[in-house]
Amino acid sequence: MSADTHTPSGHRRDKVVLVTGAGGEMGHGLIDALSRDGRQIVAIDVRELDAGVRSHCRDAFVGDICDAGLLERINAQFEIGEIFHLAALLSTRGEFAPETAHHVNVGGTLNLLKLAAEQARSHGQSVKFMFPSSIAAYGMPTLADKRAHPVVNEDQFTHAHTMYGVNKLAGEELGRYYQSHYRKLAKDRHPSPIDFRSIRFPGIISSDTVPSGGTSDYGPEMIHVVAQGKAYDCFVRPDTRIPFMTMPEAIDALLRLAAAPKEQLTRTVYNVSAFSPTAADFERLVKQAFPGAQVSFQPDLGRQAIVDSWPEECNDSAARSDWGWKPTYTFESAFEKYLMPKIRARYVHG
Ligand code: AKB
Repeated sequence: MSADTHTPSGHRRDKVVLVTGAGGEMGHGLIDALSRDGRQIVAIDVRELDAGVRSHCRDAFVGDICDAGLLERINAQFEIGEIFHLAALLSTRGEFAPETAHHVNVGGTLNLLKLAAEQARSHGQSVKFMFPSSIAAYGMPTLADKRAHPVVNEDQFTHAHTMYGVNKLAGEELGRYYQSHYRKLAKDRHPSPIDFRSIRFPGIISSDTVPSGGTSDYGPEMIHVVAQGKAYDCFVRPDTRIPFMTMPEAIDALLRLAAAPKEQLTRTVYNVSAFSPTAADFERLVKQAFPGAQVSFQPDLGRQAIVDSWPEECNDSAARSDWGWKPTYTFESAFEKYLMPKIRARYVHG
């Protein structure tokens, strides 16, 4: 019996996928997709999972990714082949508590990378580590620069203006380090304990959940608030433009990148792109879908500055050619085919 694949009490450890931030917006859809694929899921979230998500998980832990004791228990109990590390404090919330954001976003990521490296050492195979990064990793110096460079590549303008963006860049670099250089001088080092893969996501719009704590929230908020028959005060200018995609597209991207053969990957961090509407475009489609909707624009200067530091569009040609990324929707078809049917069913009909 190899002690490495067994718990301290001698039982064989169960092979699982670990999902952090499982109760968040992306966790909902991802866990659903992973469970449909027959995967054994172990979830971590700071709050109790709702019953629907919980029912798809083999085990769920209420706790913090900064809690080393919790991660040690999970390490002892399971054989982890893959980690989807979704837990994070987003860009708006992070600016109110930057040190806490750093603690959770970087400290927590480091704890999970260490857990992955320990798992790789114990079961002898590298652990796939999926890390959703963000367009917040970019920092366009001024609005004029943003307009002059409407499409950015992964290696341009990576001087983030928010703690969250700085933390995402740190996570990307830590992943690269653990993948290629971890414990460089150790005699017994594993050559590649982690197979690190990351996507810089745009703002994400879900028909099922309303985001909170982010700065791209104005798009999805406008849709969900107006659908409930309420007026919406948009916190950015009408001409504000950043990239967005729907939640099913984001989950599809994560799963496609996770499934891609390693030898096809030319980068550790990829842009993905779908559509880049202005806030006025959101207003236009929302008013088309809900005639009489009341939307006003009352820019919050701080949050506006954050969104102005994010690019209008990201060049995703590497994702397209390396692992076959392609978006499902245009902005219009996302409204018509994905958002409106579900949102109407949820708020208007019942
Ligand atoms: C945020 O607004 O902080 C996030 C993001 C763009 O990563 N939605």
